[in-house]
Parts: sequence; C-alpha cells; structure tokens
Amino acid sequence: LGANNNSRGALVVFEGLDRSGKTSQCGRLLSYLEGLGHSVELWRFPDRTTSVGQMISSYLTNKSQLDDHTIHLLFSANRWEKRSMMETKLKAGTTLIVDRYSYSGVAFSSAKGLDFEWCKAPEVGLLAPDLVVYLDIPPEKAAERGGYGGERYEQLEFQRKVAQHYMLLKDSSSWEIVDACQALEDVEKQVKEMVLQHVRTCRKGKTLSYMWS
Ligand code: 2DT
Repeated sequence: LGANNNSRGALVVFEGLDRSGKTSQCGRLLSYLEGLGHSVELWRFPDRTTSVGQMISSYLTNKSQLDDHTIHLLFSANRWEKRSMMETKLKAGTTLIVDRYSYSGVAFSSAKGLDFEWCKAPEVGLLAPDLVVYLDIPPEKAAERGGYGGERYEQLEFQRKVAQHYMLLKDSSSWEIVDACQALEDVEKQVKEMVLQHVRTCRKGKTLSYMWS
C-alpha cells in the first residue's frame, strides 16, 4: 500500500461538540488505517505545542483573557502555521486525521456573537478537507457523559449555540453526519467505511482543494 508518485493522502476532519467522541474515534481510526498498512497521522487543533498554541491553551484554561477577535485569529494562525507541513504530508501520500479544524474555529467564535462571515475569512486558502465527519449529539446528551473538564467553553448553554452554528457550516459535498449517540463500536464501523472510501478516491488522484470549497 505504499504511496506511488501521484497518490496523495486524504485530509479527514472530525468535528462535533465537546464529549461527542471525536478523540476516541480518531484514535480508533488511526489504529485501523495503520493496521491496513496506510501511512497515516493523527493531528489536532488547537496544536498547543507551538508558541501560538500556548497562548491559546492559556486562554482556554482561563489563565489569560483575550478579546474574542484576537483569540479567533490565534486559532486561525495556529492552522496557518501548520499548513505547509500538512500539504507536504498529504502530497507524500500520508492521510491526516484531524481532530477539529476551521469549522470549530467558526462555530465557537460565531456562537459568542462574532460575525459569521468575518469568522470565515481568515480560513480562506487553508487546505479543504476531503471529508468532514460530524459526530452529532444533542448538547444535553453530551453534557450527561460528564467529563466537561472546566475549560472555558465547556458549558451546556454555550454548547447549544455552538451546535446551531455548526449546522450553518454543513456542506453537502464533504460532510457526513454520524449519530454519535450510538454505541462507540457502531459509530466506529460507520466512520471506517466512509473514511476508506475517501482514502481510495484521494489515492486515485482527486485534487486538493482550498477553503471554503
Ligand atoms: P479541545 O482541545 O478539547 O478539542 O478543545 N476551538 C477549537 C475554537 O474555539 N476555535 C478553534 O479554531 C478550535 C480548533 C473548541 C479546544 C477548544 O477550543 C475550541 C474547544
């Protein structure tokens, strides 16, 4: 299954509310694709390891205060600083599984009341995912799962607004909405099937596109 000259990896993004199961599903998918012999990496945004990421982390854990626009642009900058590495990996044939991306950026900031189009603008030109897996769960159900860690956005009322804004971003071509109330194993099975299809299409030469397409 080694990459040939013109086959590229797929960019697969997971989105959803806090406690929707993104991180578990990303981990399971990673092992599955590795087991099939694919070249694959798991990424997440925010990437808290960079200096921009550290500013974001300090904001999320309430150690610092930032203007809503400022933090929005930092989240975007955190994706821009990873863009060229992302492109290099994809073109080298590595599939990237990404836990949160621009959709989180827009959904969370616009849920605070920032203008929707203003929120989308700094994402223009980032790589567009081949597939967005949206793990759909009612905010109340997610809250019942517990483990809201006490970070800034982990509150039921706010998560309700985020869910509404996510739905404004849904686009029929690359989004797959998965019922995240199902058992972990059932979600996993559906996710594997849809991701494999997209990995194959990318191998066959589907071209990379850019946000917001
Ligand atoms: P986790 O690290 O637990 O996923 O939480 N967020 C994320 C934004 O507001 N904008 C963004 O661009 C991104 C990627 C979602 C990170 C928190 O940060 C929010 C939850």
